[in-house]
Amino acid sequence: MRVKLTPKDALIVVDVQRDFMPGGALPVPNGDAVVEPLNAYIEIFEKKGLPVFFTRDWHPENHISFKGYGGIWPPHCVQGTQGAEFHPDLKMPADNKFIISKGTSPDFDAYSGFQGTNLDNLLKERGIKRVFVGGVATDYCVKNTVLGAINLGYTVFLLTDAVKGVDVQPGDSDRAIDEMLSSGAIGIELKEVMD
Ligand code: VGL
Ligand code: ZN
Repeated sequence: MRVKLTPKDALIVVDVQRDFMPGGALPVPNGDAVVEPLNAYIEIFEKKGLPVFFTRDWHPENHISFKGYGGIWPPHCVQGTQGAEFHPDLKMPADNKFIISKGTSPDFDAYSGFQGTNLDNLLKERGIKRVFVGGVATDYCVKNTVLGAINLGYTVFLLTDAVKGVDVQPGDSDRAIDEMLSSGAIGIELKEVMD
C-alpha cells in the first residue's frame, strides 16, 4: 500500500528516551533500533512542514508506577534527569515540533500520549485527521497511544518498522500489534510513505 501525505497528517514519536534504551533504567530490548527509521520519518514530515509530536514519560520521583509506590516498574524517566532525555541521536526538528509530557503527577500513570495531555487539542487545532505512530514500547505506550487515537476518531498508521516492545511476557509485542491492527490501525513501513 502507498500512502500519500497530506496537510492533515502528523507524526507521533512515542517515548524515545534514554531510560527506555539499552543501558537505561527500563530498557526495551533493541529499543535504539527505532531511532534510525524514526529519523527518516521525521525528515519526511519536516520537509512537508507537517507537525511532529514527541511524547515523553515525565514522572515525579514518587510516581505511582514505580516499585515502592504501588507500581511494577523500576523508577524511570524522572523529570529533569538524564534518563528522561530524548535519545541523543533523535533528529528533533527545529520547527513544528511539540513535546508532550505524560505521567507527570504522582498519583496517575499514563501509557497513552492522550491521557492527561493536550495532544488531542493540538492535533484538532491543526486539522489533523491522520496520525503516524512509532517509538517505544510497542506493548505499552505505543499501543495505548494508538488505541487512544483510534477512540478519538483519528485514522492511525502504525509504523511497523519503527517500534520496539518490552515483552515482559514473551509475545506481548506481537499481541499488541495484533490488537492495534484489529482495532483499526493500519500497519505501514517507510517504503510505503510517499512524500
Ligand atoms: C512505558 C512502561 C512504563 C512506555 C512507560 O513508554 O511504554 N512503559 N512507562
Ligand atoms: Zn512510565
